Amino acid sequence: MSRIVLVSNRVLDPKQAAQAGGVAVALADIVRTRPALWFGWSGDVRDDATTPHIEGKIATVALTESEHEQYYLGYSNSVLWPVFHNRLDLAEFEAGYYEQYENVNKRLASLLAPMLKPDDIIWVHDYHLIPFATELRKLGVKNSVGFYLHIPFPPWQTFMAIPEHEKLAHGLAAYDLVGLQTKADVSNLIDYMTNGVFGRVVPDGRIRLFDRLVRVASFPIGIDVEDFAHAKRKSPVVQGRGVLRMIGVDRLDYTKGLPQKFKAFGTFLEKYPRYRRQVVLTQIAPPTRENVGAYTDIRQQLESLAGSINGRYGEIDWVPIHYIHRSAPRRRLADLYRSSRIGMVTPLRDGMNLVAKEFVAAQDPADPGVLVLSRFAGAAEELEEAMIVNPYSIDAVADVMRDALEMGLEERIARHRALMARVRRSDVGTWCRSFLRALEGLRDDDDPRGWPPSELIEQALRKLNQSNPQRAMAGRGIAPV
Ligand code: ADQ
Repeated sequence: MSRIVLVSNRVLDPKQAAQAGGVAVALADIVRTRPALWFGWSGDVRDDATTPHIEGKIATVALTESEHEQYYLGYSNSVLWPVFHNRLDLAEFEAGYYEQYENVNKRLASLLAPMLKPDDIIWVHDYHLIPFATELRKLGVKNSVGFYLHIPFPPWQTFMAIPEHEKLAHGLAAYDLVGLQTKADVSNLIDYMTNGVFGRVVPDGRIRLFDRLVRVASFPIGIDVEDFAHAKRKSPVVQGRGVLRMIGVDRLDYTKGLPQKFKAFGTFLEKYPRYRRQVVLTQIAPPTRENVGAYTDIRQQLESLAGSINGRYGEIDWVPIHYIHRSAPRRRLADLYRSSRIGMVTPLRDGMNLVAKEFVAAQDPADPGVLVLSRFAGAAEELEEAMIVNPYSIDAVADVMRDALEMGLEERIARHRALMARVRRSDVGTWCRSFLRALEGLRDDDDPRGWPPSELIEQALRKLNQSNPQRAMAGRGIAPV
């Protein structure tokens, strides 16, 4: 069995990873169960540590002050994160962060390269590391290298607003496989590759870009269902007297639609006064990236919204919004999900959103809560039986809150059963296995390392497209793996 080399921006101690949840659990699981190496940033920022610290299957590196500032807070989180989430207005293009972004990728690649064995499979994670494969290739690494993007890929014209978009495209082309969360992301990336940088789809579904061949496909991420399916049995009634809970669990990020959610709850209380004293909204929102400029306002904005809604509608014995600005242990999260009647997952844009899946998995199948889900979360592509909303439409979300509260037991059970089947079908194990199988498969099927532009394929494609122009378009739907 080949060794899997995982590369991600943050590497966590496997015990911490179990607590952090989400992707960290999945990666820690690969490390535990397979021959593996997990390589990346330790989370430390100091100028004296330039060599990797290796402990068993974990190899970590510290970042220097300026790397942290420009590569992590700067290019990754003040340029790529906002653009990929359709927030061009928040992107700091002029700050000159790109050089350091490339330098860190180069430095990390040069530290990893000597640790690699010829048959290692390399799996790189997320937007911090787009140029990583290019840097490995420059050092002569010929292994299969796959990339998985956890956040959405934006519409192609939006991506082209990044001054360095072509360099990023070169970075993506250096991978053998690029995995995305949803079919919509695949379509955006293929649109960009073909319209923005003149890539061509070849008959086997791969894209020929800058004389390399890259496969692009969707691998929707999932959760460890068993982690949540055994939440303590609890009634969805809180605070005695039949008060029902709506629950929100999101990092305090401008992409998560938190002010809109609070406003919708205020509108709901205004429009449907009979629900006052009957419902609370519990929002858990731990701080995140507090040193990035775009994040400074949101905390204040939320505190003031919660304060004004609580001031306006609250009573001595009923506080409408419980806003908790810190992290909760995972066990506690599962219990909270289960004791809530509504899961409010309403990001303005999200790669997948694991909270939506965790909420479904934690429900009591005999008396399940209702998932309200933004159409702009990747999860909406799969979780069709949720109540799908437009988070920008405050009025519509307020109405859906009422509909969800009024939904009868039979409908709640039917929707939950269908959702649970979907959450189980594409759990975190399936995600991992299907990505790795696709990446490993590439090594058996063909030799992706030489990447000669094949005249034969080109000719065949030209003929095919001349005889049937529709096919040229159809080919772009491509690449289910
Ligand atoms: P995130 O933006 O962090 O992830 P999400 O998918 O919801 O968003 O994952 C967050 C994880 O952290 C969940 O497992 C959740 O339980 C946990 N979490 C959130 N708030 C918490 C709290 N207060 N206390 C404890 N735990 C909390 C990025 C992308 C997503 C994509 C994931 C995985 O932005 O779109 O789904 O990666 O690919």
